[in-house]
Amino acid sequence: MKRKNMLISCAAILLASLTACSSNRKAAVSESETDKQTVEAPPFDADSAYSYVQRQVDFGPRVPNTEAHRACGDYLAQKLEAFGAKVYNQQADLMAYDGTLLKARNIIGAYKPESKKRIALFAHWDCRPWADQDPDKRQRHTPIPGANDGASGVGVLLEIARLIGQQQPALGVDIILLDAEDYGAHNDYTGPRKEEFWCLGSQYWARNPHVPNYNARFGILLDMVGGHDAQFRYEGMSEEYARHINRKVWNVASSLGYGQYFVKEQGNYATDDHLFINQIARIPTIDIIAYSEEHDFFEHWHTLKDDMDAIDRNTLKAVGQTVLQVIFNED
Ligand code: AHN
Ligand code: ZN
Repeated sequence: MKRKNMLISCAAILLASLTACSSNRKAAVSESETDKQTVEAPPFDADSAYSYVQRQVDFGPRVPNTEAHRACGDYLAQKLEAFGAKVYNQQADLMAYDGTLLKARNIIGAYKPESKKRIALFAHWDCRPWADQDPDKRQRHTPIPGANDGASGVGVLLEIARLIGQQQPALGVDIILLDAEDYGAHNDYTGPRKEEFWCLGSQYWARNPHVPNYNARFGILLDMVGGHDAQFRYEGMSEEYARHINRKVWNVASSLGYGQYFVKEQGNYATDDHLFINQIARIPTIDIIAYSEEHDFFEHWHTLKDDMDAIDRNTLKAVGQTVLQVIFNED
């Protein structure tokens, strides 16, 4: 009797482990059909990323030609250096749409600079000089804190840089912090509006890369990646220029359990740095950018409320871990 019971339970355990085994294998196979995911990336520390966002915001609005901008630029270059990157400071005088001459600075941190196989990661680090979407009309010429619009993408990239400094993926990685993205025409401007008013730093970098004949397998731009309950959809320009990268990133996100952030639906079009990187530098580059049907990008976009209260560590984690997993699985 006892023996019989034991036999039965043994058989049950064997059966259970066999079925578990076969279903595991099935999951692994179907994943590898879409994307060969073999390497596990190091854990992205959302508290660390959050602290890098906070540090930037603490300087005050990082508007070109201000002291906060100069000081924050020095801080970013120094962080990349401390994380073991080869750092390039690209200074440029760029003319804004209103004739203002901007003392701009793109900051690049390169890992494995000698490697020909590369991935480029981008975010803009400057702030919009005016809260021209603020509900309070009197505030529409005040510069924004830029916690989500600017600092969030940079904060995620600094945390990625810290981790790459400890453990290198197979490919070389460039962390490219772009300036003067957000100096596009004020809402009150009555003249003709041009896309080229935005993204002055990326236009400059695309025409004058930090190393001659620079190329990368693909690029990922992070913009407004720290909002509460953020959702990211396939951005229109990214679909036109780098559809396969969109699919790769969104598939990795869902495999990591971040499907509620990375929604596999068409989003809107954004006039953003990736546009010029695709068109001028011809590096297939996607934009991971917050999408909202009711608000333009996120609730506090280009308002004074784009401050630390607008930042959610969970969103930083979803984006950072996904990007890390993508870059550690390239060979
Ligand atoms: C527009 O499409 C007008 N702006 C998207 C680019 C941007 C502004 N990203 C942050 N601020
Ligand atoms: Zn902006």
